[in-house]
Amino acid sequence: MDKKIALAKVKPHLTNKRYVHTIGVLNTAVSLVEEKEIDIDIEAIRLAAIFHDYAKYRPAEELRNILQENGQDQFLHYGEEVLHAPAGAYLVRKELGITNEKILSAIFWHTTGKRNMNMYEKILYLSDYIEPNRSFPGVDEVREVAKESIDQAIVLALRNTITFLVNKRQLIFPETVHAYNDMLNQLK
Ligand code: DGI
Ligand code: FE
Ligand code: FE
Ligand code: FE
Repeated sequence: MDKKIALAKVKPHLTNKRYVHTIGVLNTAVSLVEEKEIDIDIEAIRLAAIFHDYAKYRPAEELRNILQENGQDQFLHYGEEVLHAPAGAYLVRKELGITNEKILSAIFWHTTGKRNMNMYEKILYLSDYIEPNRSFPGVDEVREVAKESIDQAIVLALRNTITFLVNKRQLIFPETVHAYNDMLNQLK
């Protein structure tokens, strides 16, 4: 699917601010791939970035039903924020006909991360975190580290996210902790 067509397809599903964020993720993902000369299907990364927040504004009830019907109950008890990623992967397949598993799994895991992330999952996870419109505490440090190492930057993003959730007394999706441990072990 052409980039222009993809952007036109996603736009009606997003707020203006979320559309601007999506363009930021797209540009960041492409820059990371180009600057680091990563051998990857750039078309797949583009589409993953463009559609990653496709389900962000669906009612939580709809997202929960989708996950339940697809045997993804493990996402149901960690707050509403984590639902749009796995349910989004389902919806872009069903409603937009995207079947490339690299695209779908990058979307599926973009909020929580996972163990053993492939390069598509890593690039989308990190780009979503550091794109220029983000202003979380600590994001500048993650941007700096990303210039040197994608893996080190992801560790930092996961650490910030876990710390943020702990401080807000929110539940932590277990796979987020597994992602953190796994990345740390691999960097040893
Ligand atoms: O959709 P975006 O805002 O672009 O970004 P995202 O999909 O990374 O979602 C970020 C939100 O998800 C943020 O509020 C923190 C939350 N989140 C990430 N990991 C977890 C989580 N929330 C819970 N409860 N548990 C997690 O493990
Ligand atoms: Fe998201
Ligand atoms: Fe994220
Ligand atoms: Fe996002």
